Amino acid sequence: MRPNPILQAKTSGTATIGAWLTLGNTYVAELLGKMSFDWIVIDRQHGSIEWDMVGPAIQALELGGSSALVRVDWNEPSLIMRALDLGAAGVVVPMVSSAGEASRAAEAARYPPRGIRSFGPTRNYYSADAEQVEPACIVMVETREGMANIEAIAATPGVDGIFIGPADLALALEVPISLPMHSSVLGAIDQMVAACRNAGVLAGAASFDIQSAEDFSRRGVRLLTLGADVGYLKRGALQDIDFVKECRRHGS
Ligand code: 3PY
Ligand code: MG
Repeated sequence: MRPNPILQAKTSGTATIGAWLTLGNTYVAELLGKMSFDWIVIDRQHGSIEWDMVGPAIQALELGGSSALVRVDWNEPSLIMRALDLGAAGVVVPMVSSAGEASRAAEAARYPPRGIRSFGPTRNYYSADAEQVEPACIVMVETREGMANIEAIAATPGVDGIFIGPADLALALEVPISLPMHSSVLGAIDQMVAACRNAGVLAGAASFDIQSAEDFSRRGVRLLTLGADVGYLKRGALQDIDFVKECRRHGS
């Protein structure tokens, strides 16, 4: 069985950093896959990737040298199973607010007797090296109810890690989505890190820039996402636009 970078990190305790793929284009996926992030998350909850692009995006990320996770649309077993059948190394499941919901996600990611995953010999099964990757199940906590149940969610069998969505959590806590992040969001991250430590699972969170990633890392977050393809595209274009504006000002 091919090692899974997420599950390896769970065992070793080393931090891993990923990025988001939100554009349904295999060239973008291949390019991002080549950038030496530890893994890439294909975003089906947000972004603009349709399901018929998820398989090709996983292939392109792997061609680029990266493992792929899929953030599924919602905590829906059929979507979790589909992502894993297509060869994802794991799933990120949004808006998980109780141990029962966490268990629903984890069971969808495991074959019996550990779960209810149906056998779907799609790409994962027939891939060239015929190896199966043990999938990772990461659940997102981003509601008040999820924070109230954080210990129970972390201790749910089959959950490999918790991933805080700071933006949705800020909305739920009725504080601004801001950088630096609001103290209530940072407090929730500390609480999540402690719960994950107790349960022996990965503590994760989406950072929105290098500074928040450094801050999260200092707080003990070990599974981090940094930027997204669209953000990198925008940042690169803006750099050149500064030059274009400068040229316009000088009439050359
Ligand atoms: C959030 O911040 O709510 C997220 O889901 C990050 O992707
Ligand atoms: Mg969110």
